[in-house]
Amino acid sequence: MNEKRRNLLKGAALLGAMPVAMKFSPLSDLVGLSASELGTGLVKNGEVVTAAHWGMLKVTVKDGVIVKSEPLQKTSEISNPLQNFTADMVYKSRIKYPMVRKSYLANPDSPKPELRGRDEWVRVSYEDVIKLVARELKKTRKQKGNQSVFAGSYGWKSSGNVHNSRILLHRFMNLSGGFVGSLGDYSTGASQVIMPHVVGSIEVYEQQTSWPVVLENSKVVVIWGANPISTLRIAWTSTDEQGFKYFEELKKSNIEVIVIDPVRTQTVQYFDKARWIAPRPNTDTAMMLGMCHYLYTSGKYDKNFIETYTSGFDKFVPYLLGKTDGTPKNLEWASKICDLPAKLIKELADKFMDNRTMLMSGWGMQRAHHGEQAHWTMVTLAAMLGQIGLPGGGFGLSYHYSNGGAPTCKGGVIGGINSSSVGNFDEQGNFIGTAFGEFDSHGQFIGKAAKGAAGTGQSWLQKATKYAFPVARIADALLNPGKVIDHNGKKITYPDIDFIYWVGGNPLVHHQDINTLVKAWRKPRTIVVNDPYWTPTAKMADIVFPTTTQYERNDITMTGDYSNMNIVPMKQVVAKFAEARDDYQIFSDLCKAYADKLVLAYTENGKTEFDWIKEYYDAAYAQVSSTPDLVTDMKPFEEFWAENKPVNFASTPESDAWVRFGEFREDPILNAIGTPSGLIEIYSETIAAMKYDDCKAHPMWFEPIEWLGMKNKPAEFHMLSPHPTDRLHSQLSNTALRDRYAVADREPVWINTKDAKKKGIKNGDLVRVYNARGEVLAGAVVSDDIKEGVVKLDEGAWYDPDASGLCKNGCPNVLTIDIPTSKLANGNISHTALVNIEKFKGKAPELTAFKDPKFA
Ligand code: PGD
Repeated sequence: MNEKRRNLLKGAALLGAMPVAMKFSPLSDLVGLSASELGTGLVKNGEVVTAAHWGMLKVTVKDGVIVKSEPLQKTSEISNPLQNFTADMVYKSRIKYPMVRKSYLANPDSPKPELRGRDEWVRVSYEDVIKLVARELKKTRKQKGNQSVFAGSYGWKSSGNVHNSRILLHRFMNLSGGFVGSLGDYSTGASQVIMPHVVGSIEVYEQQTSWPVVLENSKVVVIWGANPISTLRIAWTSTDEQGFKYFEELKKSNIEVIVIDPVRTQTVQYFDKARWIAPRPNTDTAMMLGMCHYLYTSGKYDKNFIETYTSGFDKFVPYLLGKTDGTPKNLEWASKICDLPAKLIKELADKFMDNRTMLMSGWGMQRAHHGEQAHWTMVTLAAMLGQIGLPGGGFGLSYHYSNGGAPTCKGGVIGGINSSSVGNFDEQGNFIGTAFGEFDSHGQFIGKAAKGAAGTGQSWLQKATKYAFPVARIADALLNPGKVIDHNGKKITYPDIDFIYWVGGNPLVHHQDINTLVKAWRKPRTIVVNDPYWTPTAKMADIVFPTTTQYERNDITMTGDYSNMNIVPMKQVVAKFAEARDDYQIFSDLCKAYADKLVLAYTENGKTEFDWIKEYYDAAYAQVSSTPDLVTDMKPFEEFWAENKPVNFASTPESDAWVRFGEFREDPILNAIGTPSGLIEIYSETIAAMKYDDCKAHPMWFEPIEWLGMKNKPAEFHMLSPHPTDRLHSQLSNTALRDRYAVADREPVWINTKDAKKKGIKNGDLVRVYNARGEVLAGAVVSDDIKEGVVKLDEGAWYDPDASGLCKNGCPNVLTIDIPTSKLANGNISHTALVNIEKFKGKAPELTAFKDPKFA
């Protein structure tokens, strides 16, 4: 059935299902939507409600074109300009047609991969590209097996529970035979592996002690290596903006706020009374160990907590005192490493000990060499302070992310498309249902083959499971098939990848040491990318499918990853751009081309986006309707959809008063945590048994491979590449938001005033930032808001290489290092890199990052 006809029928079905009164009476609370338009959801003139990672939006459309985009509601005084650039997201840097790289089209068996990024592009009909991809995928599987197909496809994609591009890709790959996936993520690669050994849960994506409890009980809040006033602009689903509201209340309160960060971030600036403490980058572990040493030797630490709630402290103490390595980790030792006065470190330890203190940590400190140690040491420090599980005390690893700490609401939860659908067919070949796939200990899907799909069977499963590798090892894996690596106590063998399918992510921006990735990227025979835009990753592919943006399709989402506060209709705002198609459509068509009946399994016998949306909503509605005493404004689907308004849920007194580790503190035997000992493990027998040289049995200071305190520094400045304030990773780079921050039409690099003077660099200068791994151009921001010796170049700038490999736009990952945090977690170490900086001489090359590639 073609899409138009399906939509029409869908519209008719929806109208049919609607109460008669609704069909014919004026729909007073509908905004600009006539009943006859309900099926397709398209409004020619009016306002449409949708949601993005950056919040609930009200988008104004005139003659079918977006003219305005604004927040649907205002939650706090902190503004979120990301919400105003929907039009640019729809109309700028778009891929118009399916395209194939010329050499690939000429000979897919010998496609000249070295020309990726430089070859001509050829426009090919959608139907022919579908056939091409299906054929080449089949060929690859036949020649090299399912373990040669990589579809881990990491990335932040768009909001929406139906059009979840990564899951849609996995669903297709599972049904058609299987694929190699990836373990972990770039955000919390180190922490999510170490924390289960230490506190029995990943912590980084867990609900935090509720904000009302913090505001009522904490005397000191330490924002340690986090920039919530910037990062709370976005969330994994869609931000509920509650974090802004609570940080605003924190600002008004008498609670002392301390920010520990080499950069005087937006957060420090927001809290005009916050104390800013700037250690050397990558030295937080040493600073915390200095505090632990002081608390131990002064006898000030909470012995009762250590005895009752932790295990292995006695095996950590000899290291702390220097008995095992001759180096006491005392205040002076810490002071030299961190470049902070010993008396300041002592003063902080005293303050945390004497006052109810919440240590709110970000994740940047674990995105560094030996990043596992930072949060393990923080938990150890918090244990010595003895406040874990008390209202407003302890530590929290997610207050800066997705509004952690906003109390969880009671209401309905929307489901989403699943990746692990495995087709079961009856004797006539009709699809009769799905079975669920298998997940590894990190919740990563590890495969399941479709019964009856061409060239499949269970045999590949074991291989694919064995071959899934940590996500940030992608370049290493591509370059070294067959290499065996250690990972969290296991051995992993890299597969021989010959086919990559990437959707919803931008590896040629997000991965460390891009020049090495570019070499690795030449290894596979085929690379397919679905993306709305000509991103650097799309430009480096063989085949690109232009996909719709989330504003060109209907969907549904929740806001508040922790709060589950709203269900939002994500209505199609405008018509689909040029030849862009939904990922759902592309993968449905690929199923058809691959092995006809697969599409039945993929779509569960022809479900449209509306069927899925309604199914998820109805399930939540049923859940809500059957919950006694729950008062909500949730209505049947047809009314909800027609109303163009989110559903709201409220928190409960229990969730308002919730304390992380509260139950454990109350009764550590009855409510043991999920570690082998049931206690907080300051010494881990499990990790000890792994016998790794770079992650031992208790928290330790390891010198990073590059840092300012090292002998024979390979370069002069420590580069931090934090998450940007005015975009989400690489998303929104191609909008006019860039005009707010670009300097000399490049990514801004912050440099301390004294350093700039020494280097003869002035505010606004075009500069060259470089090291042995590569070079980029950037625009200088000379400032006292950054520690001497440190420069800041935000991640997410679109990689834009010239013929020599210099990035003309300023993508910091040209300069970062591609080695793992340690054998334990294999996380990325993007915040460990030394660079040089100098004024750029010569003629500035033209920026081409946001232009179409040649012949596109
Ligand atoms: P995004 O820019 O969000 O970055 O890296 P990630 O790849 O997640 O990329 C999303 C892509 O998906 C965009 O190209 C967008 O156009 C596309 N897209 C959006 N919607 C859709 C859709 O519906 N369908 C399809 N097919 N495509 C879609 C982020 C990663 O970067 C992360 S999470 C972290 S934490 C890391 N952080 C750092 C860091 O701190 N410092 C450095 N130097 N590097 C990092 N890299 C990592």
